[in-house]
Amino acid sequence: MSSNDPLATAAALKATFGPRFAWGSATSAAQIEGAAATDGKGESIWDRFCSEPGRINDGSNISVACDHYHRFRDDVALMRWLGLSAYRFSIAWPRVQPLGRGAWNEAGFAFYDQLIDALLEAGIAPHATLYHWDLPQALQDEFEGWESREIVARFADYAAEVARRFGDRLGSISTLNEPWCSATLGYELAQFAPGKANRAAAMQVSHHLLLAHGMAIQSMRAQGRPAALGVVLNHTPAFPATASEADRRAARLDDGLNVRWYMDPVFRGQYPADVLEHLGADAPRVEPGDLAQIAQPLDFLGVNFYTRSFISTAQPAVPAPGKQGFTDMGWEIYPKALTQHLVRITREYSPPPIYITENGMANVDRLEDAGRVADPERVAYLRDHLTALARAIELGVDVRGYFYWSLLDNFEWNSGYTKRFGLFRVDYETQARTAKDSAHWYRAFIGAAKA
Ligand code: IFM
Repeated sequence: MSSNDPLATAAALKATFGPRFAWGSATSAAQIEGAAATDGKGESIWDRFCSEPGRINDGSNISVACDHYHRFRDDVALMRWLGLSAYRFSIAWPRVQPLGRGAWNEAGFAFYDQLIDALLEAGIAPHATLYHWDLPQALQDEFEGWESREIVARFADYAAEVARRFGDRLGSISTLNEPWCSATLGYELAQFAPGKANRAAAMQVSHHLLLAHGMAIQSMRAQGRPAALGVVLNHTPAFPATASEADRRAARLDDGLNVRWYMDPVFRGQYPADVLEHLGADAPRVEPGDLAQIAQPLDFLGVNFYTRSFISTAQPAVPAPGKQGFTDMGWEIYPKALTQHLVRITREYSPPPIYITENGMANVDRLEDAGRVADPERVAYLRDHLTALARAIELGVDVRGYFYWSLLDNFEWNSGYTKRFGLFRVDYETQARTAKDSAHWYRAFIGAAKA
């Protein structure tokens, strides 16, 4: 598919996606809401992390971000203009329970209540994520956060309360967003909050996250609400750079740590043996019965796909070919991996229906003149990934929806505001939103795909 015409792309793919396919976009609370201490919100580990010198590349913080907390109605109007049928957002745990246990913050719940109503009024199905990385700082102070098993019960309580209050109006509730990032980037590589560098701690954290997921699915299911329940995993399929034994083994291990470490316990009730062997003394402590708690039946699997890993053991490493280019994050653009990976996980795990809960690119967009933002690279990325997704469906993968990351330019974690993923450009001085060319493209595509 090479035409840049959204109508031609939609005409070619429409029958594959079908009339009930969910066309969406995604955001997360810490990245867009701002209002960091408004209406009783508690401090999160990302509020704290931003205040520590040297953590965020541009020295910025999330106290205002996109000011979505005050502008959510305008942002819902942008979604309506796009023609979205679904929107994925996250609930900030410290906004609704400032200390991560004990009292609920009614003003915090009121915000999400109004957001959900505004979405429903606009004909957009709301899809919530419970944990997109903004742990209440109080739980970090009290228990070392996810390092402690204590947190599992706290999370299950929080999940049950959200399901009880909102589970009749939400299309879905995801427990975790990308637990690999929380564990590895937060506790092993010190790039994300809370900024630790200890592999054994990171692996213990990954186990507690998975256990919290399983317990939360059970506590939410007990509320008997109709929202579909699932989890969102980030998958970066690993490709060996050459056919050498060393590259193939390294790629298999990379896949083990990123994909199988999370898929195997969730869908098979076990950790992968080769990864356990590789971890040795850094493997997590797992109590009897934990894996059965983790492997709960799910209504859907969320897959976040951006790129592939190109694994080379040579010195210097063989670079990724990048025939279709690299994004502003330095991530290789390789849509074919989306098709291959979805086919593979379907074959190996027989998962429940899949949603692509994130896919998108950071780009250096060009502000041409007032009202126009040229981002042909993003248009091509979107077109090529939708084409790759359609191919996976044709090959038998059950995919029910696609959420572009992200609706708005926003706070890109330790990159601060330097990376722009949005369909809408955000001027952080004025908070003005401008539809990029990609937003116009997606709007026309959705319109034609839904017609
Ligand atoms: O911005 C993040 C998001 O919070 C989680 N998935 C990847 C995105 C881009 O890095």
